Amino acid sequence: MKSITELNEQFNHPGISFAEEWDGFVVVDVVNEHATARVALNGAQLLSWVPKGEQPVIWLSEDARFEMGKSVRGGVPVCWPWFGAHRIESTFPAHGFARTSEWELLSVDHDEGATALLFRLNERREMHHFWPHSFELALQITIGSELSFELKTRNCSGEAIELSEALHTYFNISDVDHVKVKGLDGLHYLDKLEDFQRKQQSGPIHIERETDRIYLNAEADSLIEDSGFNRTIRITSEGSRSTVVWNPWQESGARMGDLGEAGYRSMLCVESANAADNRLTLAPSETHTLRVTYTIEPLI
Ligand code: TA6
Repeated sequence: MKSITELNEQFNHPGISFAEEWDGFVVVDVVNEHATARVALNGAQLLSWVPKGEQPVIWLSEDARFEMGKSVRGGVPVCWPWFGAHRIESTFPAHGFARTSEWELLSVDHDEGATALLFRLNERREMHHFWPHSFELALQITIGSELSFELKTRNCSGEAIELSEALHTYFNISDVDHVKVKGLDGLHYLDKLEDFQRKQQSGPIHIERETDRIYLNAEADSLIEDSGFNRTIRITSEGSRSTVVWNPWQESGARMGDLGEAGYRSMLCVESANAADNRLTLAPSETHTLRVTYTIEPLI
């Protein structure tokens, strides 16, 4: 990994600075006219996004641990090339290896007051133990009054590859009692807490207990309505067929050890994904891009 000095020299721009926050854990801090943000090179994981005049939109656990090679509790972990437990090998890491690998920052661009960071996950031999395919993986994060992600996979192997993925976004909410999620009404979902039983959503989602659901064929916008922060977070995706809604609630949250005693009350994951029935198959040389944009709107 390049040193902080080398990185600051390479990406010499007033709104960009690199720091080593915790023992070798390098972050890039972004400041522009619309927002501030922080992204770790570990996992290309966005850790915070604060639009001007807004409460933080992305949640980060007060008990988060920052170690290279481990995913941080909160932010936007990149789940790739599989979502959840590996379908065959139970010893393989949950949510794949992209979120715990070091990514390379390729470029920084500024356009209309927003800052675009382009990261690449360089293929390494040890990855083939988990996934014996040649690939290209890039993530562009665009930070401004909105926040957007483009996760692009190219199959560089000679065979078709199966892929599941998610941008596992932890949203900062005023309190779990004050939010509801709209836009998933009528969709079928797999309930992970009841052996992935297939169910159907009726009306908005209120979080009143541990919730862990994969909504299938979810292509319309999702909305997190938060009466405590008096705002709506609109989630607009493209190339994402699944939406995962997760809150561990108190007991499972406390068992995680890095979510904080009451962390479950101030976070809610609504993840843009391609998972379960919606996993992808990429032909040789085929590319696929998962896009998502988060927009802050007043609560109507
Ligand atoms: O996206 C929901 C989920 O799959 C839950 O089942 C829970 O495992 C969560 O992800 C967090 O996973 P992690 O490996 O980050 O602890």
